[in-house]
Amino acid sequence: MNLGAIARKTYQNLAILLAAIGLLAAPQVALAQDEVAPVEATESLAPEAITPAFEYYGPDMIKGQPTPFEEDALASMTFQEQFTANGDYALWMHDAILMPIIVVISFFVLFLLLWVVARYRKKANPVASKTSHNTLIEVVWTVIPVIILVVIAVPSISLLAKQYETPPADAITIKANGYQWYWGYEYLDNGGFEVISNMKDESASLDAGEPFQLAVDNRMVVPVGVPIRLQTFGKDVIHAFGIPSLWFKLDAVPGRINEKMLVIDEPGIYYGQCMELCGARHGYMPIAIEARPVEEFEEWVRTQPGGTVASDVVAEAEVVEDAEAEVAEDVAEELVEDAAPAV
Ligand SMILES: [Cu+2]
Repeated sequence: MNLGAIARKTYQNLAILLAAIGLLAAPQVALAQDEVAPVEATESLAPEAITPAFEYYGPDMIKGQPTPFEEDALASMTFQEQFTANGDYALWMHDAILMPIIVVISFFVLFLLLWVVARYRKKANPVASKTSHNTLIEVVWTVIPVIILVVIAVPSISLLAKQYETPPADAITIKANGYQWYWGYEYLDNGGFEVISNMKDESASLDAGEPFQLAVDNRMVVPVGVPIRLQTFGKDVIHAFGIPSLWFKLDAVPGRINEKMLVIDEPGIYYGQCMELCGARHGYMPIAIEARPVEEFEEWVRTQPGGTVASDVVAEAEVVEDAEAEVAEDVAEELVEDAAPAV
């Protein structure tokens, strides 16, 4: 065997070895990508890394979250406590109108059935009645259901209208982007920065005193008591942005922006989840809203990279204007001085 042949053989063996390593490693690489999306790790900076000054709420401020069955069976099956005006109204409608009407109708129908079974059984009525009309009863069973439907329709349509109310022109615009499988919050009126929010793992959640599968690394910080123009958008597939305790649910659809007004009553932490089946990790993209008084919200915005507050921008513009005016005055003075000796 000459030298050339040996080199060729070695080269072939090397190529086979490399191909084998490649084949073995490929599934590992795919699995690794499945486990942790690399985007999440790089984009979601820990809050303390970028914002040493801002103190986030602790678990004592958690207000909107589901109740475990073991803790309170009834509360676990009904609505969460509400923290918006629409939520209060909707809950009132459910508790004061819908539930009583449903209960009364159900018991009334049950009573009628039992009464008919007992009173009109064959044994008690050997000769069947031939009654086919009763004008009074026919009017009654038409008019009463109409009245019931009207009683339900009035608050129902009013709630629908409240939910579609257009936000005022000065509302703060925040855009929730749904990604497979995490959320990004874009602060369009505050410099356009985006906060990437991923679910915390079990030990990190429990260490922080927060519920696992609801706790996130970076919360969506929003102002309290002022209208928010909350927009939703799907960056890949359809997601849905849902917070039960804020009576808010809106689809996040690729190619179109949905928009709804949100006004939160009090500061606190409110948990929600993606509410549209969006893929393998749909169940692992929770939402955590941290609602803060406006001044604290603005303070938080200033700690974000590229975060601006409208009032700061106005103040800065005034400073620049003043400075420009001064320069202009100086120039004018100089011109006058320059011109004076010539006269
Ligand atoms: Cu989703």
